[in-house]
Amino acid sequence: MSDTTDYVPPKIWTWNKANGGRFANINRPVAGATHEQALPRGKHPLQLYSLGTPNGVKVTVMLEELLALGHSGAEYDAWLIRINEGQQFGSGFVAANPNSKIPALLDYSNGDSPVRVFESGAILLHLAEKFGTLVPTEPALRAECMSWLFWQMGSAPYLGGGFGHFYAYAPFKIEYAIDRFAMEVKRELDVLNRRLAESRFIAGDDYTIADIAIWPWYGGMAKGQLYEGGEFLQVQEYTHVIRWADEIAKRPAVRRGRMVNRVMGPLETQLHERHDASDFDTQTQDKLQAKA
Ligand SMILES: N[C@@H](CCC(=O)N[C@@H](CS)C(=O)NCC(=O)O)C(=O)O
Repeated sequence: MSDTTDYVPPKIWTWNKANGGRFANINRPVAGATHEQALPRGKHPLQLYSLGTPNGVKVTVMLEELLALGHSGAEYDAWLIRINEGQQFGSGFVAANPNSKIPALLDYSNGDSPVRVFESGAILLHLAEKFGTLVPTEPALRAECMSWLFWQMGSAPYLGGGFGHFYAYAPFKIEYAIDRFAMEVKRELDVLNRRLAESRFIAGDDYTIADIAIWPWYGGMAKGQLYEGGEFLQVQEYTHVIRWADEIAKRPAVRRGRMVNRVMGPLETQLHERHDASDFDTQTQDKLQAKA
C-alpha cells in the first residue's frame, strides 16, 4: 500500500487553516455565528433555507410530493443558502440550525413564533406527521420505514463525508481512506440492492419518506451521478437499486423538487429560489438570464 504521509499526530491538535483543502474557507473547529444576518421570510407558513445537495433535495422533493398529493398547506418558500460563501454561519441561520448545515426549516403554521426543524431526517418526519402521509401508521410498516430512514442518516456520511471527500475532494489521494470508504459504500449499496430485490420500495409496497431520504444519495450514486465515482465502484452491478432509482426519478414531484435551490447543471434545471408553483415555468436560470 502506498504511504502518502509521514504525519505523526502531535500531543494536542491545533487548527492549521492551510490544511483545510477545498473547504478551508468555511470549515472551522468551533460552532456559532460568524456574522449578523437575518433570514428572509416569505408569504407561506413553511420557510426552507437550503441548497440543492442530496440533503437539500430530500426536503424539496418531500414538499413537492405533499403539494402533488393536494396538501396546499405544504406551500413553501425555498431560500438559497450558499454554503461555499459561509451563509450557514449567519446569525439567523444558526438560530434555525445550531449545527450550521442545510437544510433548515422554520414552520410558522402556528403563528409568528416558528417551530425550527433541522437535520433532513427530522424535517421529513415533521412534514410526514404534520400532513399524515408518506409514513406508514401500521406499527410494523412504520418501524420498517423508520429503520431505513435512520439507516440513511447514519450511512450517508460514509458516502459523502467518507468516500466522496477522499475520492473527489481531498487535496491528495490516500489509498487507505479511499479503500476503507469504497468498501463501506459498496457494502451499503449491496444492502439496498438486496432489499430492493424483494421490495418495490424501501419500506415495502408504498413510496415513503425512507425512499425520499435514500434516493438522492444512493440513487444518485447507483446512477453514477456522484463524485464521478460510478466506474470506480462498478455501480452498474446494483441492478435493483438502479431499477428503483429510475422509477423514482420519473415522479413529477421528484423532477420539480430536484430543481429547487439547485446551482449546478443546465440552466433550465436551476430554480435558485422557489416561492410559488409557477416559478418552475418562469424563474429558472435560463429564463432569468434571457430576460436580463
Ligand atoms: N445530517 C445532516 C447533514 C447536513 C449537511 O451535511 N449539509 C451540508 C450540505 S449537504 C452543509 O450544509 N454543509 C455546510 C458546512 O458543513 O459548513 C442532514 O441530513 O441534514
